Amino acid sequence: MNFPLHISSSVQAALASHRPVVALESTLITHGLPRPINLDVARQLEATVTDNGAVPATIAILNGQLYVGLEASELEYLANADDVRKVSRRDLPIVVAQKLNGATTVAATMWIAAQAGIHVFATGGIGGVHRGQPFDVSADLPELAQTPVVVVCAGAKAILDLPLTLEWLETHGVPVLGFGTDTLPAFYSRSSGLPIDAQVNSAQEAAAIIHAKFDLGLAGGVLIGVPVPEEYAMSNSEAEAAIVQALKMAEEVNLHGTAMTPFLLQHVSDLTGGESRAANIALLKNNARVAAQIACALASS
Ligand code: PSU
Ligand code: MN
Repeated sequence: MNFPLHISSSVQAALASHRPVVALESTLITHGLPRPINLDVARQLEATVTDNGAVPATIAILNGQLYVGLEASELEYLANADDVRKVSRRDLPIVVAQKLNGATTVAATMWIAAQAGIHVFATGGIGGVHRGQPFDVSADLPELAQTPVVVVCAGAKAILDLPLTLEWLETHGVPVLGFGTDTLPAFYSRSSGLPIDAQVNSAQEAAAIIHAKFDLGLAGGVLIGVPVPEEYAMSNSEAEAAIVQALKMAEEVNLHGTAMTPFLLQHVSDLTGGESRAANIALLKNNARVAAQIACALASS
């Protein structure tokens, strides 16, 4: 890459001494959660990574500059700014050239993380194949197929077509691991019932597979699904009822493209009285914890 990265001093120091670093994305801050809890959650995710022995690197674009690790004031600015574009891979040259503010999706976060030499990343749920719109495939999936970053998540968001999402990942050679589970977690609920490729029961077991993948020279990343903590989990039927309703609302206003995921997350939350949002926040923190443990295991093996 022939473009400067703006790497925070704490992330720079960690990378220079090969200490564990965990990338965090910014779309969930600007488009996935409402103010003011978005800033609160963003800070909690960074604290969780720190508490578990790794250095957090929140990734975003400010004034066309690629940031890896935000200072507290930068994070606060991002969470409250009104002009932040949702940036996936295809948007990167546009926000850079036009010096815009951008919140990075899983795809764009993975790409920037890899440029910085960061290989572990925690998020909520990845994008995938949309239900009833199998041509709407999130750019998160092809990124997983080509960029060497481990994505720790609670599965793909349940608003998606999970079987088709898994098929896509299989076709493109992305290993899907379950952390303490043998099925793909379904974001708001602990299991989709869909089998994954291997269960791992510790960060060390995950690290062994990640090392093997990179040693083999296989391109792309690894997806690690961590079920939402038991006490915040919703039942599949409860989540499903709200998702079906929100999908109907999206259809009524003829919604498509990048606005779809934020719209569905917001309406599912409204329809469940905030229960789905509490689950979303709990799983985000849990994923940050597991990602930090995996980053530590990778750094020491
Ligand atoms: N996880 C969350 N909330 C979110 C997202 C993930 O808990 O808002 C974001 C991620 O940035 C992901 C994006 O990349 O949703 C997927 O959007 P799309 O389906 O338009 O690709
Ligand atoms: Mn999409």
